[in-house]
Amino acid sequence: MHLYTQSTSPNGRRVAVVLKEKGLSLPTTEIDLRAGENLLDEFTARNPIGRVPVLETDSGLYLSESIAISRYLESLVSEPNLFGRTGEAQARIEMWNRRAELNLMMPVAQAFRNLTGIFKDREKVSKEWGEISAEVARDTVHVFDDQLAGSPYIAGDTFSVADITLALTLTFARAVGQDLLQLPHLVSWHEKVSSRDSFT
Ligand SMILES: N[C@@H](CCC(=O)N[C@@H](CS)C(=O)NCC(=O)O)C(=O)O
Repeated sequence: MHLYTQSTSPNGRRVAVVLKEKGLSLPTTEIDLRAGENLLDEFTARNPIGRVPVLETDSGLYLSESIAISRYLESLVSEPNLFGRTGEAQARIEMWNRRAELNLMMPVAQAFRNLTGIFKDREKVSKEWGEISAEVARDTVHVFDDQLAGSPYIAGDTFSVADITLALTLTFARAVGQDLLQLPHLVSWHEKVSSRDSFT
C-alpha cells in the first residue's frame, strides 16, 4: 500500500490518526497542496477530484475520500473498532460523522478557503461566502456540545471515526482563527480525544 497525502491537512490528519489507531505505518508521498502538486495529471490520474488523501491498495486500486480509506483500513485491521459493531452503532457513527463533516468541517473549510483565498489560483473565492460559512459553523457547534452533555463520545459510549472527524475539525478551526472551542462539554471532550497517542 502507498499513501499520497499532505499529512498536516485536515483530511490528511484524519487518515493519519486512523493509521496510528490501527498501528499501521505506510510508505507515504507528501503532496504539496500550496504548490498545486495535487492538480498535476500524475495526481489526478489517481484521484480525478484532485484532493488528498489517496491510498493505493496492494491490488493497485486508488481510494480517495478519508472515510472510504478509513473503512478500508478497518477491513484490514479490525481493532480498535472505529465504525461500530452493531447495525445501530454503525448507523449512529455514520450519522454523527456526516453531521460533523457536512455541518462543521465543510463550513470551516469554506470559511478558511474563501476568507484567506489560499487556493485562489484554482477556485473562485468570495469573502461574503467565507463570512456566511464561518457563521454557519458558529451557529451549529452547540449541537455537538448538546450531544456531548449526555455522551462520553460523540456517537455513544466508545471512541469512533466520528470523534476523529469532529476533533480534527475543531483543532483546524482553532489553528486558522475560527475558535469554536468554547462550550464546556465540547472543550473537555476535545482535550480527552486530542490527548490520545494517535493524535500526537
Ligand atoms: N471529502 C474529501 C476531502 C478531501 C480534501 O478536501 N482535501 C484537501 C486537504 S484537507 C485538499 O486536497 N485540498 C487541496 C485543494 O483543494 O486543492 C475527503 O474526505 O478526503
